[in-house]
Amino acid sequence: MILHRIETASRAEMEALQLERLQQTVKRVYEHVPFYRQKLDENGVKPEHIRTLDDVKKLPFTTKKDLRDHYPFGMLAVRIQDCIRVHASSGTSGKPTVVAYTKNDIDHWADVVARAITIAGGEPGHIVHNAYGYGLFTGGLGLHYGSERLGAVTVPVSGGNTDRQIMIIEDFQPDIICGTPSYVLNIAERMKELGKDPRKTSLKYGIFGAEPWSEEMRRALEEEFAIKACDIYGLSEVIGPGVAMECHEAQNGLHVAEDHFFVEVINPKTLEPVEEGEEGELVFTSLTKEAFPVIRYRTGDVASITKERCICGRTTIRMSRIKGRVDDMLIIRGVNVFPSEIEHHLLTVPELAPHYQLHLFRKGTLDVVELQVEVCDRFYQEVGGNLHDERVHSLVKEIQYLLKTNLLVSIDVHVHPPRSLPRSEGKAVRVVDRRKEKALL
Ligand code: DLL
Repeated sequence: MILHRIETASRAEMEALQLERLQQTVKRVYEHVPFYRQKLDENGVKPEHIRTLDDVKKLPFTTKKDLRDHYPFGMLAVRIQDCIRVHASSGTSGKPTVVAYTKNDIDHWADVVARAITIAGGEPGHIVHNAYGYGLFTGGLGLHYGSERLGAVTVPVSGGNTDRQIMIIEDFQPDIICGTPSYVLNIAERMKELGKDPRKTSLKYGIFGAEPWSEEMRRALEEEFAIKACDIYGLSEVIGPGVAMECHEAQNGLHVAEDHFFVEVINPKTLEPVEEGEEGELVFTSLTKEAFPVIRYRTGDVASITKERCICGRTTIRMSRIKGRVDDMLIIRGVNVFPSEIEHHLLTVPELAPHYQLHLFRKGTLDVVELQVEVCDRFYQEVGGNLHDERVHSLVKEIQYLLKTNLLVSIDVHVHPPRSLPRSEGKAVRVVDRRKEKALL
C-alpha cells in the first residue's frame, strides 16, 4: 500500500497548510475575480480578515447560477490565454458550466487522481481500463492523467461500444476498470449475453463514480466481476474526479484530498454548518487552483463527513457516499426520498435486475411516482416470460410493501422484461421528470 505523507498528516499540520492555502486563494480571487471582489466588499471582508480556518464562514457562497451568469470565462482568475484546458459539465437546461485549468492546475489534478487510484488499490504498472467518457466531461481525461501520473498503463477506451470494451478487457488484461457504475454493470450484462463470464476477467479493482450509487449496487458490481469496487467523487466546478476517494481497505467513506479542497457541510435551508456526522449539502473551497478558484461552492450533493481515523491509516476527513442531490430529492405526498434510497431497497429483491427508472407525473395537484424496474433473467424464465403471472403480481405487491414500510412512500410499480429499459454509456438517467408535460386527469 502506498500512503502519501500528506494523507497521514496530523490535524494540526493539515489545518495549518489549509489555512495558508485558503489565505492565498482568497487574496487571489479578491485581486483577480471581480465577482468575488464585489461579494467580499459587500460583506466588508478583506483577504487579511481570514486569520483562522473558521473565518471561512465570513466568505460568500458560490452557486452554479453564479457560474452560469459569468459564462463562459467570467469567473477566471487568469486570462483564458494562460490556461491550457477547458472542460464543461452539461446542464439540464441551457448553457453548460465551463471550467478552465492552467498547467499547474492540470498538474495538481493529475496528482490528486493518481493518489485516488492508489487509494482504490492501484499501483504503478497496473493496467487501467478507462471507460469514462473523453471530451468536455472531466471523467475521461481526469482519470487518464491521474493514471499516467501514477505510472499505470492507461487504456483510454472512453464510454460506449460495449462489445469493443469487452474485447479490450479480454485482450489487454487490465487490473482496474474505471467508469460509471451503471455503465460498467452494462458491460457485465453484455458479457453474459455473449456467453462470457465477467468473473473470469483479469480485473481486480473498480473505480466507480460520477453518479449516485448504493451499497447494494456495489455488491452487485463486486459479485459480477469478482472485484473490489470503490467510490470516486468529484465535480467539474471543483476540479473533476478525485476530490474524494474511498479506500479499498475500509470501503467506508471517501477520503477528501484536503490539501487541495476544504470541505464543509451545511444545512441547505439555513446555510449554517451541520454537526459532524450529520447529513447536509457539501460545500468546497479550492485551495490550490489558479485558473478557476472556487470559494464555498455549493455542490447540491448530500452527504456527511467524519474526522474519525480510518483503518487504512489515512487521517484525512472522510465523506459518506453521496445520498443524492438536493434538487433530486423527491417529495412524494410530503415524504422526502432520494432515488438512491429506492435503489438501496430494490437491489435487495432477488427477482429484480439492478436496472430501474423513476418517472414523475402530475395528477391534478399531486406528484405521482412510477417505478419502472426490470426482473432478472432467472425469474423471467421461471414465469415463462409472462409478466401477468400471479408470481409477478405478488412481486409487485412485495416491492410496494418494501418501499412503503421502509421509506413510507406509496409508489406505482411496473415490472419489465430483462434488458428492456434504456441503458446509459455514461451517467444513468434514474429520474425522468414528466411533471411539466400535460397533467394526467
Ligand atoms: O461527474 C466528475 C467525476 C467523473 C466524478 C468521474 C467521478 C468520476 P460533473 O459531470 O461535473 O463531474 O458532475 C458532478 O456528479 O455534483 C454529483 O452530483 C455527481 N457525482 C460525482 N461523483 C459522484 C459519486 C463528474 N461518487 C456531479 N457519487 C456531482 C454520487 C457523484 N454522485
